[in-house]
Amino acid sequence: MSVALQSLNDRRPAVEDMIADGAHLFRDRVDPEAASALLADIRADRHFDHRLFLSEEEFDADPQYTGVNPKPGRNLLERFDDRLGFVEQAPHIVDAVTALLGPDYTILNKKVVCGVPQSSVPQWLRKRILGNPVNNLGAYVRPEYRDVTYFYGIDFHQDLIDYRERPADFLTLYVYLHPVTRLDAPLFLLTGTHKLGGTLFPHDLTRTGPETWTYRDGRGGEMEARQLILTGDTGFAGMWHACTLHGTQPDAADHERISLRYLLAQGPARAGIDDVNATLKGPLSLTETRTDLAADGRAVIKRNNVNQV
Ligand SMILES: O=C(O)CCC(=O)C(=O)O
Ligand SMILES: [Fe+2]
Repeated sequence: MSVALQSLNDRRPAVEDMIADGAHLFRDRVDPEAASALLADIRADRHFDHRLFLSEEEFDADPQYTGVNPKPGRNLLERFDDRLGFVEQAPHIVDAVTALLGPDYTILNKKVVCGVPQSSVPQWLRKRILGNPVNNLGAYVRPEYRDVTYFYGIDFHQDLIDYRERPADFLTLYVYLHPVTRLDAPLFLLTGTHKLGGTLFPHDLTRTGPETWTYRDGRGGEMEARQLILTGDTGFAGMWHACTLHGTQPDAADHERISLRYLLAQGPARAGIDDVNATLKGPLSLTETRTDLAADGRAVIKRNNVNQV
């Protein structure tokens, strides 16, 4: 384990971690048996391979780039809602989230995220998406399978990207349902990058070493950021601030990576997140979050930082 991961994994309270690093990684996992049982049922539901995808002809007949993510009424996790207590009621998770977001925090969003391995992405599609910063494959997935989000890597971004005009009053909680090695599209986190507040995607990042980046906010501010790769075992859980940069490379293993992704939002009461946000040097919300898409949602910027590593 790297020194960085160790320091994030100690018993430092979640609020202090969030102020210092923009992330809090749980030392204790959530119940691995419950995670494995859920994973088995998710895997049994469909073939996570080329059969997920439309053919090139089907896609080109009517390209749909938006509305292709899980939504109420089309979300695989809805079917397993009574099985999620191992995450949502785990005392150490509830305690840390309560410290940050207050006792009346809400679940803004929850879904299954799948990192699709190269061998499962049809050749025609791989050619089209090469170099895109955000490879959310929802547009190319058969409509009945759009109850899960499928990624073939996503460049460094803030989860604020999906929430124009909303303050960073929410956190992302990620849970691995099986061991995630360097080859299984682990999350790459740039620690401390929340400190510059909300910034426009694609982000201004220059790699300065094997694990370091210079990050500029486009307003004259800059910082050095340490990169942390979140490999972890079944039940590994981590949280990050809505302004913390993170991303994934395409899954390099021969099987998919399946995780749970929660967005958790602050309740009405003052909470630890207010103390975190008081330390930020940049805006807490953005009127525009990204410049990489055309009006119809098609990618028009083709470059990528995280894949340089
Ligand atoms: O799981 C991934 O590959 C990326 C997930 C991510 O950053 C997100 O869903 O916001
Ligand atoms: Fe994200």
